[in-house]
Amino acid sequence: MSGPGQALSPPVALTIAGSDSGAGAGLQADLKTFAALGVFGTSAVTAVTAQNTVGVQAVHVIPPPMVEAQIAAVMDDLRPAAAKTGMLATASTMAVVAGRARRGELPPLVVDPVMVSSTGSRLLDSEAERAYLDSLFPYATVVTPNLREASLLVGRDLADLDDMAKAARQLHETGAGLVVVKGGHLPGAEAIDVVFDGQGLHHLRSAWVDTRNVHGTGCTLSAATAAWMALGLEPLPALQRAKDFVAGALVRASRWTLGGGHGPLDHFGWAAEHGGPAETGPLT
Ligand code: PXL
Repeated sequence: MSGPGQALSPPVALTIAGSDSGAGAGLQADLKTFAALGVFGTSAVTAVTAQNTVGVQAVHVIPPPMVEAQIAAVMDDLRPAAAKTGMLATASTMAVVAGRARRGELPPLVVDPVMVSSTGSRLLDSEAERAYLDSLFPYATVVTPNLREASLLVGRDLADLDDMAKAARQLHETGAGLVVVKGGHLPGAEAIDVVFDGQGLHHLRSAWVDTRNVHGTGCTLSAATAAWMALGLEPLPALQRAKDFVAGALVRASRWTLGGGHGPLDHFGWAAEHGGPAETGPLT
C-alpha cells in the first residue's frame, strides 16, 4: 500500500546485533551505515560489549525474551523493509531470531554469521556456530561469512578463490538466497568476494586498502546490504553497492588515528575535514 504519507517517510531497516561501546562495529556501525544511506535505522540489542579499538573487555548477554520483545516492538509498529543480524551471542538468542524468520515474521534478512571478533573474542557460543546452517541460513536472503566463518561452517580450510566458490555453492544448499564469501583476509592487491546466488558465480572486487582501521568492516557491509534492500534494490545489486560503500569508508578513514588498535571506518564522509586522504570518494 502506498499513500502520500509513505512517500514522505524514509524506508526503515532493523539490526539485531550487539553493542560495541567503541562504536566501530556492532549495532553502532549498523545504525551509522543506515543513516549514511538515508534509511531510518532501528535496533534490537542482543548483547552489550565493553570494547574499544584494542579488544573486547567484557560481554553481557541480553536475555532472549528481551531480544524478542525489542524485535516485536519494532516489527509491530515501524515495519522495517529489511533486517540484518550481527552478533547473536547464544544459541537461545539465535533460536528466537530463527523462530521469527521461519514463521515469516521478519522482513528480507541479511545474516552476517558473526562468531569471533577480529581480536579473537568469542561473540557466539561455540556450540551455536553450526546452528546457523539449519536454523537461520534457510530463511536468509543474503548471508555474508568471511573466510574464517565460511571455513568453520563448511569444516575445511579455504585457501583461494576456487575454494571460496565451492564453499559459497555448498552454503547455498542450506536454502540461503545469496551467499557471499568475503575474501578481505586473503593476501593480494584486491579484496575479492565470491558470490553464488543459485544461478551463477560473481566476483566483487575492490582495491586493497593499506590501513589498520578495519574494525566494523563486516558489520558495515551487511548493514549497507540491508539498507540498499530497504531502498528497493535486489540482493546482488544491493551487495555490490554495499561493497562500494565499505571500500569508500575504508579509504576515507585510512589515516585516522582513533584509538590505539583497529580504528573505525568513515561512514559519513568526514575525512575531508578530519584527516583523511584528499581524494575522498563519494559516499555511496
Ligand atoms: O564484526 C563483528 C562484530 C559484531 N558485533 C559486535 C562486535 C563485532 C566485532 O568486534 O564487537 C558487537
